[in-house]
Amino acid sequence: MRLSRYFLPVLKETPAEAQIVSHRLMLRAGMIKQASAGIYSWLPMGFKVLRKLENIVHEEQVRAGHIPMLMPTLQSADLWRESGRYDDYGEEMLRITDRHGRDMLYGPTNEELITDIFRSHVSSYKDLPKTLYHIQWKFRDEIRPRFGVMRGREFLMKDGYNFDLTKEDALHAYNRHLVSYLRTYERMGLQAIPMRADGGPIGGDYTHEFLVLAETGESEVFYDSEVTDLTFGDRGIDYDDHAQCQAVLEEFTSRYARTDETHDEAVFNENVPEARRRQARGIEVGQIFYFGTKYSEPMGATVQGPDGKPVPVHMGSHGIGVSRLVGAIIEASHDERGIIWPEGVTPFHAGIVNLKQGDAGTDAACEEIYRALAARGLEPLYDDTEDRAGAKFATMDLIGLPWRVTVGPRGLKTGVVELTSRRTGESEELSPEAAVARLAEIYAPHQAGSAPV
Ligand code: P5A
Repeated sequence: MRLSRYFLPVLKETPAEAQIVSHRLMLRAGMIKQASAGIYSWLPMGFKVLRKLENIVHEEQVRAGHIPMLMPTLQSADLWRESGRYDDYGEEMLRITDRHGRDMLYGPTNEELITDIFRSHVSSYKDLPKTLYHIQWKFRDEIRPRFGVMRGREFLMKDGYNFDLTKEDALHAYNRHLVSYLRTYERMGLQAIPMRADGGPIGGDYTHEFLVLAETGESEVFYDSEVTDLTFGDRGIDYDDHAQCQAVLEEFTSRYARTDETHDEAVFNENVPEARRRQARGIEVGQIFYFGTKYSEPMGATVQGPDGKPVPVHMGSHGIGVSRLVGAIIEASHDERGIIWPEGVTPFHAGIVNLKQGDAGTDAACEEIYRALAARGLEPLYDDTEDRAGAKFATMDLIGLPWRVTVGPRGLKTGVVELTSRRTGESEELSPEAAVARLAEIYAPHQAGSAPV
Protein backbone atom coordinates (compact mmCIF):
# COMPACT_ATOMS: atom_id res chain seq x y z
CA MET A 1 0.00 0.00 0.00
CA ARG A 2 1.18 3.48 -0.85
CA LEU A 3 0.53 5.93 1.94
CA SER A 4 -0.47 8.63 -0.58
CA ARG A 5 -3.41 6.43 -1.63
CA TYR A 6 -4.31 4.99 1.78
CA PHE A 7 -6.72 6.31 4.38
CA LEU A 8 -4.71 6.78 7.55
CA PRO A 9 -6.11 9.80 9.40
CA VAL A 10 -3.42 10.19 12.10
CA LEU A 11 -4.04 12.82 14.76
CA LYS A 12 -1.35 15.25 15.94
CA GLU A 13 -3.09 16.03 19.20
CA THR A 14 -3.70 13.57 21.99
CA PRO A 15 -7.48 13.20 22.27
CA ALA A 16 -8.65 14.45 25.64
CA GLU A 17 -11.40 11.85 26.12
CA ALA A 18 -9.03 8.85 26.07
CA GLN A 19 -7.91 7.77 29.54
CA ILE A 20 -5.66 4.84 28.70
CA VAL A 21 -2.76 4.49 26.32
CA SER A 22 -4.31 1.96 23.93
CA HIS A 23 -7.36 4.15 23.42
CA ARG A 24 -5.19 7.24 22.85
CA LEU A 25 -2.93 5.43 20.39
CA MET A 26 -5.78 3.82 18.47
CA LEU A 27 -7.36 7.25 17.96
CA ARG A 28 -4.05 8.96 17.15
CA ALA A 29 -3.00 6.22 14.71
CA GLY A 30 -6.29 6.56 12.83
CA MET A 31 -7.48 3.03 13.67
CA ILE A 32 -10.94 3.79 15.06
CA LYS A 33 -13.49 6.56 15.28
CA GLN A 34 -16.19 6.66 17.90
CA ALA A 35 -19.64 6.48 16.32
CA SER A 36 -21.50 6.80 19.65
CA ALA A 37 -20.73 5.82 23.25
CA GLY A 38 -18.99 2.44 23.21
CA ILE A 39 -19.56 1.97 19.46
CA TYR A 40 -16.75 2.41 16.97
CA SER A 41 -16.07 2.49 13.25
CA TRP A 42 -12.97 0.52 12.40
CA LEU A 43 -10.93 2.65 10.02
CA PRO A 44 -8.76 0.80 7.48
CA MET A 45 -5.70 0.18 9.63
CA GLY A 46 -7.71 -0.80 12.70
CA PHE A 47 -9.82 -3.09 10.53
CA LYS A 48 -6.67 -4.71 9.16
CA VAL A 49 -5.46 -5.61 12.66
CA LEU A 50 -8.92 -6.86 13.60
CA ARG A 51 -8.95 -9.12 10.53
CA LYS A 52 -5.48 -10.46 11.39
CA LEU A 53 -6.67 -11.38 14.87
CA GLU A 54 -9.79 -13.02 13.44
CA ASN A 55 -7.62 -15.09 11.11
CA ILE A 56 -5.42 -16.31 13.94
CA VAL A 57 -8.51 -17.21 15.95
CA HIS A 58 -10.02 -19.10 12.99
CA GLU A 59 -6.81 -20.98 12.29
CA GLU A 60 -6.41 -22.11 15.87
CA GLN A 61 -10.08 -23.06 16.24
CA VAL A 62 -10.07 -25.12 13.07
CA ARG A 63 -6.79 -26.72 14.16
CA ALA A 64 -8.54 -27.82 17.37
CA GLY A 65 -11.33 -29.43 15.33
CA HIS A 66 -13.97 -26.75 15.89
CA ILE A 67 -16.42 -25.89 13.11
CA PRO A 68 -16.87 -22.28 11.87
CA MET A 69 -20.31 -20.90 11.05
CA LEU A 70 -22.20 -17.61 11.38
CA MET A 71 -25.26 -16.69 13.43
CA PRO A 72 -27.10 -13.35 13.21
CA THR A 73 -26.70 -10.41 15.57
CA LEU A 74 -30.46 -10.02 16.10
CA GLN A 75 -32.26 -12.76 17.97
CA SER A 76 -35.83 -13.54 18.94
CA ALA A 77 -36.68 -13.02 22.61
CA ASP A 78 -38.68 -16.29 22.61
CA LEU A 79 -35.57 -18.46 22.79
CA TRP A 80 -34.32 -16.48 25.77
CA ARG A 81 -37.66 -16.96 27.51
CA GLU A 82 -37.18 -20.72 27.13
CA SER A 83 -33.85 -20.65 28.93
CA GLY A 84 -35.13 -18.20 31.51
CA ARG A 85 -32.46 -15.63 30.73
CA TYR A 86 -34.69 -13.03 29.05
CA ASP A 87 -35.62 -11.53 32.39
CA ASP A 88 -32.37 -12.48 34.17
CA TYR A 89 -30.03 -10.69 31.77
CA GLY A 90 -31.19 -7.26 32.88
CA GLU A 91 -30.36 -3.87 31.45
CA GLU A 92 -27.24 -5.01 29.64
CA MET A 93 -29.47 -6.53 26.99
CA LEU A 94 -30.52 -4.23 24.16
CA ARG A 95 -34.17 -5.01 23.53
CA ILE A 96 -35.83 -4.14 20.24
CA THR A 97 -39.40 -4.45 19.00
CA ASP A 98 -39.95 -5.10 15.29
CA ARG A 99 -42.83 -3.68 13.20
CA HIS A 100 -45.05 -6.64 14.08
CA GLY A 101 -44.57 -6.00 17.77
CA ARG A 102 -42.28 -9.00 18.23
CA ASP A 103 -39.65 -8.81 20.93
CA MET A 104 -36.13 -9.05 19.55
CA LEU A 105 -32.72 -8.39 21.03
CA TYR A 106 -29.20 -7.67 19.84
CA GLY A 107 -27.33 -10.78 21.00
CA PRO A 108 -24.99 -10.32 23.97
CA THR A 109 -24.01 -14.03 23.55
CA ASN A 110 -25.45 -17.02 21.71
CA GLU A 111 -26.05 -20.00 24.02
CA GLU A 112 -29.80 -20.06 23.25
CA LEU A 113 -29.49 -19.61 19.49
CA ILE A 114 -26.91 -22.36 19.07
CA THR A 115 -28.86 -24.71 21.37
CA ASP A 116 -31.91 -24.18 19.15
CA ILE A 117 -29.87 -25.02 16.04
CA PHE A 118 -28.48 -28.10 17.72
CA ARG A 119 -31.85 -29.46 18.91
CA SER A 120 -33.35 -28.98 15.45
CA HIS A 121 -30.73 -31.07 13.68
CA VAL A 122 -28.99 -33.47 16.04
CA SER A 123 -30.83 -36.36 17.63
CA SER A 124 -28.35 -39.17 18.22
CA TYR A 125 -25.35 -39.57 20.46
CA LYS A 126 -23.58 -40.93 17.36
CA ASP A 127 -23.38 -37.38 16.00
CA LEU A 128 -21.43 -36.19 19.05
CA PRO A 129 -19.10 -34.60 19.92
CA LYS A 130 -19.57 -31.29 18.09
CA THR A 131 -18.09 -27.86 18.70
CA LEU A 132 -19.43 -24.99 16.61
CA TYR A 133 -18.22 -21.42 16.73
CA HIS A 134 -18.51 -18.07 15.03
CA ILE A 135 -16.94 -14.64 15.16
CA GLN A 136 -19.72 -12.10 15.35
CA TRP A 137 -20.56 -8.69 16.80
CA LYS A 138 -22.21 -8.63 20.19
CA PHE A 139 -23.98 -5.88 22.06
CA ARG A 140 -23.97 -5.33 25.80
CA ASP A 141 -25.44 -2.08 27.02
CA GLU A 142 -22.61 -1.58 29.51
CA ILE A 143 -23.43 1.05 32.10
CA ARG A 144 -19.97 2.59 31.67
CA PRO A 145 -18.48 1.89 28.26
CA ARG A 146 -14.90 3.11 28.46
CA PHE A 147 -11.31 2.67 27.42
CA GLY A 148 -12.22 2.58 23.73
CA VAL A 149 -12.58 -0.93 22.32
CA MET A 150 -11.64 -2.48 25.67
CA ARG A 151 -15.09 -2.05 27.14
CA GLY A 152 -17.33 -1.32 24.22
CA ARG A 153 -21.06 -1.74 23.93
CA GLU A 154 -20.71 -3.26 20.47
CA PHE A 155 -17.74 -5.61 20.31
CA LEU A 156 -16.47 -8.53 18.28
CA MET A 157 -16.36 -11.90 20.00
CA LYS A 158 -15.40 -15.38 18.97
CA ASP A 159 -17.88 -17.62 20.70
CA GLY A 160 -17.82 -21.39 20.56
CA TYR A 161 -20.17 -23.99 21.96
CA ASN A 162 -19.48 -27.67 22.60
CA PHE A 163 -22.08 -30.45 22.68
CA ASP A 164 -21.09 -33.72 24.31
CA LEU A 165 -22.77 -36.87 25.55
CA THR A 166 -21.04 -37.03 28.91
CA LYS A 167 -19.56 -34.66 31.43
CA GLU A 168 -16.17 -36.26 30.85
CA ASP A 169 -16.31 -35.52 27.11
CA ALA A 170 -17.47 -31.97 27.79
CA LEU A 171 -14.52 -31.46 30.15
CA HIS A 172 -12.22 -32.62 27.36
CA ALA A 173 -13.79 -29.96 25.14
CA TYR A 174 -13.06 -27.46 27.90
CA ASN A 175 -9.41 -28.56 28.02
CA ARG A 176 -9.17 -28.42 24.23
CA HIS A 177 -10.36 -24.83 24.31
CA LEU A 178 -7.85 -23.97 27.00
CA VAL A 179 -4.99 -25.35 24.89
CA SER A 180 -6.18 -23.67 21.69
CA TYR A 181 -6.53 -20.34 23.54
CA LEU A 182 -2.98 -20.56 24.88
CA ARG A 183 -1.75 -21.02 21.32
CA THR A 184 -3.96 -18.24 20.00
CA TYR A 185 -2.77 -15.59 22.46
CA GLU A 186 0.88 -16.56 22.06
CA ARG A 187 0.61 -16.14 18.30
CA MET A 188 -0.62 -12.62 18.98
CA GLY A 189 2.51 -11.93 21.02
CA LEU A 190 0.59 -12.01 24.32
CA GLN A 191 0.89 -13.88 27.56
CA ALA A 192 -2.68 -14.56 28.73
CA ILE A 193 -2.87 -16.41 32.04
CA PRO A 194 -5.82 -18.71 32.77
CA MET A 195 -7.32 -17.83 36.15
CA ARG A 196 -10.17 -19.32 38.15
CA ALA A 197 -13.17 -17.04 37.77
CA ASP A 198 -16.91 -16.72 38.28
CA GLY A 199 -19.60 -17.89 35.84
CA GLY A 200 -21.65 -14.64 35.97
CA PRO A 201 -24.71 -14.50 33.70
CA ILE A 202 -23.38 -17.31 31.44
CA GLY A 203 -23.46 -19.76 34.33
CA GLY A 204 -21.52 -22.74 35.55
CA ASP A 205 -18.98 -22.81 38.32
CA TYR A 206 -16.22 -24.40 36.30
CA THR A 207 -14.71 -21.52 34.40
CA HIS A 208 -11.39 -19.82 33.69
CA GLU A 209 -10.74 -16.31 32.46
CA PHE A 210 -7.63 -15.52 30.42
CA LEU A 211 -5.88 -12.40 31.66
CA VAL A 212 -3.19 -10.22 30.17
CA LEU A 213 -1.39 -8.46 32.99
CA ALA A 214 -1.57 -4.67 32.58
CA GLU A 215 -1.84 -1.78 35.00
CA THR A 216 -4.86 -0.45 33.14
CA GLY A 217 -6.72 -3.77 33.34
CA GLU A 218 -10.18 -3.70 34.87
CA SER A 219 -9.82 -6.97 36.80
CA GLU A 220 -7.96 -7.39 40.03
CA VAL A 221 -5.99 -10.64 40.09
CA PHE A 222 -3.99 -12.68 42.59
CA TYR A 223 -1.43 -15.23 41.46
CA ASP A 224 1.67 -17.24 42.14
CA SER A 225 4.49 -15.53 40.19
CA GLU A 226 5.49 -18.92 38.79
CA VAL A 227 2.51 -18.80 36.41
CA THR A 228 4.23 -16.03 34.46
CA ASP A 229 7.11 -18.41 33.59
CA LEU A 230 4.82 -20.77 31.66
CA THR A 231 4.68 -20.72 27.86
CA PHE A 232 3.04 -23.15 25.48
CA GLY A 233 5.57 -22.56 22.70
CA ASP A 234 5.53 -24.63 19.54
CA ARG A 235 5.07 -28.05 21.16
CA GLY A 236 2.89 -30.50 19.27
CA ILE A 237 -0.53 -31.39 20.60
CA ASP A 238 -3.08 -33.98 19.59
CA TYR A 239 -6.41 -32.34 20.29
CA ASP A 240 -8.17 -35.71 20.37
CA ASP A 241 -5.88 -36.99 23.10
CA HIS A 242 -7.74 -36.50 26.39
CA ALA A 243 -4.69 -37.15 28.58
CA GLN A 244 -2.48 -34.70 26.68
CA CYS A 245 -5.01 -31.87 26.87
CA GLN A 246 -5.68 -32.60 30.55
CA ALA A 247 -1.94 -32.46 31.25
CA VAL A 248 -1.72 -28.99 29.67
CA LEU A 249 -4.68 -27.81 31.74
CA GLU A 250 -2.98 -29.07 34.90
CA GLU A 251 0.33 -27.51 33.98
CA PHE A 252 -1.27 -24.10 33.41
CA THR A 253 -3.89 -24.08 36.17
CA SER A 254 -2.46 -25.96 39.14
CA ARG A 255 -0.74 -22.90 40.63
CA TYR A 256 -2.79 -20.24 42.37
CA ALA A 257 -4.20 -17.70 39.89
CA ARG A 258 -7.62 -16.18 40.50
CA THR A 259 -9.62 -13.07 39.78
CA ASP A 260 -11.01 -11.13 42.74
CA GLU A 261 -14.39 -12.84 42.22
CA THR A 262 -12.98 -16.15 43.44
CA HIS A 263 -9.92 -15.01 45.37
CA ASP A 264 -9.51 -16.65 48.78
CA GLU A 265 -6.94 -14.90 50.92
CA ALA A 266 -6.49 -17.85 53.29
CA VAL A 267 -5.85 -20.35 50.47
CA PHE A 268 -3.53 -17.85 48.77
CA ASN A 269 -1.44 -17.36 51.90
CA GLU A 270 -1.35 -21.02 52.71
CA ASN A 271 -0.44 -22.32 49.24
CA VAL A 272 1.87 -19.66 47.86
CA PRO A 273 5.17 -18.71 49.52
CA GLU A 274 5.16 -15.00 50.37
CA ALA A 275 7.92 -14.11 47.90
CA ARG A 276 5.84 -15.46 45.02
CA ARG A 277 2.49 -13.84 45.94
CA ARG A 278 1.41 -11.21 43.45
CA GLN A 279 -1.56 -8.88 43.34
CA ALA A 280 -1.96 -7.04 40.05
CA ARG A 281 -4.40 -5.90 37.42
CA GLY A 282 -5.30 -7.68 34.22
CA ILE A 283 -7.32 -7.41 31.01
CA GLU A 284 -9.77 -10.26 30.46
CA VAL A 285 -9.28 -11.38 26.86
CA GLY A 286 -11.25 -14.62 27.01
CA GLN A 287 -13.27 -16.97 29.17
CA ILE A 288 -14.21 -20.64 28.98
CA PHE A 289 -17.15 -22.28 30.73
CA TYR A 290 -18.47 -25.75 31.42
CA PHE A 291 -22.13 -25.49 32.45
CA GLY A 292 -23.45 -29.00 31.85
CA THR A 293 -27.15 -29.08 31.05
CA LYS A 294 -28.05 -25.50 32.05
CA TYR A 295 -29.38 -24.72 28.55
CA SER A 296 -29.94 -28.18 27.07
CA GLU A 297 -32.34 -29.23 29.81
CA PRO A 298 -34.85 -26.33 29.75
CA MET A 299 -34.60 -26.06 25.95
CA GLY A 300 -35.02 -29.79 25.32
CA ALA A 301 -31.67 -30.32 23.56
CA THR A 302 -31.50 -34.06 24.04
CA VAL A 303 -30.00 -36.88 22.05
CA GLN A 304 -30.86 -40.51 22.01
CA GLY A 305 -28.21 -42.21 24.17
CA PRO A 306 -26.63 -45.63 23.57
CA ASP A 307 -29.47 -47.24 25.56
CA GLY A 308 -32.12 -45.58 23.38
CA LYS A 309 -33.22 -43.12 26.10
CA PRO A 310 -33.12 -39.35 25.53
CA VAL A 311 -30.44 -37.51 27.51
CA PRO A 312 -29.72 -33.78 27.65
CA VAL A 313 -26.34 -32.92 26.16
CA HIS A 314 -23.48 -31.51 28.21
CA MET A 315 -22.39 -28.09 27.05
CA GLY A 316 -19.85 -25.38 27.55
CA SER A 317 -19.18 -22.06 25.87
CA HIS A 318 -15.91 -20.35 25.14
CA GLY A 319 -15.28 -16.73 24.24
CA ILE A 320 -12.42 -14.60 22.96
CA GLY A 321 -12.77 -10.81 22.99
CA VAL A 322 -11.42 -10.20 19.49
CA SER A 323 -11.93 -6.42 19.35
CA ARG A 324 -10.78 -6.00 22.97
CA LEU A 325 -7.58 -7.82 22.03
CA VAL A 326 -6.55 -4.99 19.73
CA GLY A 327 -6.47 -2.69 22.77
CA ALA A 328 -4.89 -5.34 24.99
CA ILE A 329 -2.02 -5.90 22.55
CA ILE A 330 -1.32 -2.17 22.47
CA GLU A 331 -1.43 -1.95 26.28
CA ALA A 332 1.17 -4.73 26.37
CA SER A 333 3.33 -3.40 23.54
CA HIS A 334 3.99 0.32 23.10
CA ASP A 335 6.41 3.05 24.09
CA GLU A 336 6.23 6.84 24.39
CA ARG A 337 6.36 7.24 20.60
CA GLY A 338 3.54 4.88 19.74
CA ILE A 339 2.44 1.32 19.12
CA ILE A 340 4.87 -1.59 18.65
CA TRP A 341 3.00 -4.38 16.83
CA PRO A 342 4.10 -7.96 17.41
CA GLU A 343 5.05 -9.53 14.05
CA GLY A 344 2.09 -11.93 14.15
CA VAL A 345 -0.56 -9.20 14.07
CA THR A 346 1.03 -6.17 12.45
CA PRO A 347 -1.22 -4.41 9.87
CA PHE A 348 1.71 -4.07 7.45
CA HIS A 349 4.92 -6.03 7.64
CA ALA A 350 7.29 -3.12 7.05
CA GLY A 351 7.26 0.58 6.37
CA ILE A 352 9.30 1.99 3.52
CA VAL A 353 10.44 5.57 4.09
CA ASN A 354 11.59 7.49 1.06
CA LEU A 355 13.89 10.26 2.32
CA LYS A 356 13.87 12.17 -0.97
CA GLN A 357 10.60 11.78 -2.76
CA GLY A 358 10.94 12.88 -6.37
CA ASP A 359 14.60 11.89 -6.66
CA ALA A 360 14.65 9.43 -9.55
CA GLY A 361 17.17 7.04 -7.96
CA THR A 362 15.53 6.98 -4.52
CA ASP A 363 12.04 6.58 -5.96
CA ALA A 364 13.18 3.68 -8.14
CA ALA A 365 14.91 1.93 -5.22
CA CYS A 366 11.76 2.27 -3.08
CA GLU A 367 9.58 0.91 -5.90
CA GLU A 368 11.90 -2.06 -6.29
CA ILE A 369 11.85 -2.88 -2.55
CA TYR A 370 8.06 -2.48 -2.56
CA ARG A 371 7.74 -4.89 -5.47
CA ALA A 372 10.23 -7.40 -4.04
CA LEU A 373 8.49 -7.51 -0.63
CA ALA A 374 5.10 -8.05 -2.29
CA ALA A 375 6.62 -10.84 -4.39
CA ARG A 376 7.60 -12.55 -1.12
CA GLY A 377 4.01 -12.36 0.12
CA LEU A 378 4.71 -9.41 2.44
CA GLU A 379 2.68 -6.24 2.64
CA PRO A 380 4.73 -3.04 2.90
CA LEU A 381 3.38 0.42 3.63
CA TYR A 382 5.36 2.80 1.44
CA ASP A 383 5.46 6.40 2.63
CA ASP A 384 5.63 8.04 -0.79
CA THR A 385 4.29 11.39 0.45
CA GLU A 386 6.07 14.74 0.22
CA ASP A 387 6.38 14.97 4.03
CA ARG A 388 9.74 15.73 5.63
CA ALA A 389 11.81 12.83 6.93
CA GLY A 390 11.09 13.72 10.58
CA ALA A 391 7.34 13.64 10.02
CA LYS A 392 7.58 10.33 8.15
CA PHE A 393 9.55 8.75 11.01
CA ALA A 394 7.08 10.05 13.59
CA THR A 395 4.14 8.54 11.70
CA MET A 396 5.91 5.20 11.33
CA ASP A 397 6.75 5.15 15.04
CA LEU A 398 3.16 6.04 15.96
CA ILE A 399 1.54 3.33 13.83
CA GLY A 400 4.09 0.82 15.10
CA LEU A 401 5.10 -1.38 12.17
CA PRO A 402 7.82 -3.67 13.58
CA TRP A 403 10.31 -2.93 10.76
CA ARG A 404 11.20 0.12 8.72
CA VAL A 405 13.30 0.32 5.56
CA THR A 406 14.76 3.79 5.11
CA VAL A 407 15.91 4.70 1.62
CA GLY A 408 17.92 7.84 0.85
CA PRO A 409 20.30 9.10 -1.83
CA ARG A 410 23.31 9.04 0.49
CA GLY A 411 22.99 5.35 1.36
CA LEU A 412 22.16 4.38 -2.18
CA LYS A 413 25.51 5.84 -3.32
CA THR A 414 27.19 2.97 -1.44
CA GLY A 415 24.39 0.54 -2.30
CA VAL A 416 22.71 0.37 1.13
CA VAL A 417 19.40 1.05 2.82
CA GLU A 418 18.68 1.00 6.54
CA LEU A 419 16.60 -1.70 8.25
CA THR A 420 15.36 -0.54 11.67
CA SER A 421 13.60 -2.48 14.39
CA ARG A 422 10.74 -0.52 15.97
CA ARG A 423 11.13 -2.44 19.22
CA THR A 424 14.87 -1.98 19.83
CA GLY A 425 15.51 1.07 17.64
CA GLU A 426 18.57 -0.70 16.27
CA SER A 427 19.45 -0.17 12.61
CA GLU A 428 21.44 -2.22 10.18
CA GLU A 429 22.81 -1.11 6.80
CA LEU A 430 22.10 -3.67 4.11
CA SER A 431 21.75 -3.89 0.36
CA PRO A 432 18.08 -3.56 -0.68
CA GLU A 433 18.05 -7.26 -1.67
CA ALA A 434 19.48 -8.32 1.70
CA ALA A 435 16.91 -6.17 3.54
CA VAL A 436 14.08 -7.87 1.63
CA ALA A 437 15.56 -11.33 2.29
CA ARG A 438 15.94 -10.53 5.99
CA LEU A 439 12.28 -9.44 6.28
CA ALA A 440 11.15 -12.59 4.49
CA GLU A 441 13.11 -14.64 7.01
CA ILE A 442 11.70 -12.73 10.00
CA TYR A 443 8.12 -13.23 8.84
CA ALA A 444 8.41 -16.85 7.65
CA PRO A 445 7.16 -18.33 10.96
CA HIS A 446 4.13 -16.02 10.87
CA GLN A 447 3.05 -16.91 7.36
CA ALA A 448 2.60 -20.61 7.97
CA GLY A 449 -1.13 -21.08 7.52
CA SER A 450 -3.64 -19.37 5.35
CA ALA A 451 -7.03 -18.61 6.84
CA PRO A 452 -9.35 -21.60 6.48
CA VAL A 453 -12.57 -19.60 6.20
C1 P5A B 1 -18.47 -17.48 26.16
C2 P5A B 1 -18.78 -17.37 24.71
C3 P5A B 1 -19.35 -15.33 27.12
O1 P5A B 1 -20.11 -14.51 26.68
N1 P5A B 1 -20.70 -16.98 25.94
C4 P5A B 1 -20.25 -17.21 24.61
C5 P5A B 1 -19.60 -16.82 26.86
N2 P5A B 1 -18.29 -15.05 27.85
S1 P5A B 1 -17.84 -13.59 28.31
O2 P5A B 1 -16.73 -13.77 29.20
O3 P5A B 1 -18.93 -12.86 28.82
O4 P5A B 1 -17.31 -12.83 27.05
C6 P5A B 1 -16.22 -13.36 26.30
C7 P5A B 1 -15.17 -12.32 26.09
O5 P5A B 1 -15.69 -11.20 25.40
C8 P5A B 1 -14.98 -10.04 25.77
N3 P5A B 1 -15.92 -8.98 26.19
C9 P5A B 1 -15.86 -7.70 25.80
N4 P5A B 1 -15.04 -7.07 24.94
C10 P5A B 1 -15.22 -5.75 24.73
N5 P5A B 1 -16.19 -5.02 25.32
C11 P5A B 1 -17.07 -5.63 26.19
N6 P5A B 1 -18.04 -4.91 26.75
C12 P5A B 1 -16.91 -7.02 26.46
N7 P5A B 1 -17.57 -7.92 27.24
C13 P5A B 1 -16.95 -9.10 27.07
C14 P5A B 1 -14.04 -10.42 26.89
O6 P5A B 1 -12.74 -10.61 26.37
C15 P5A B 1 -14.61 -11.72 27.37
O7 P5A B 1 -13.62 -12.57 27.93
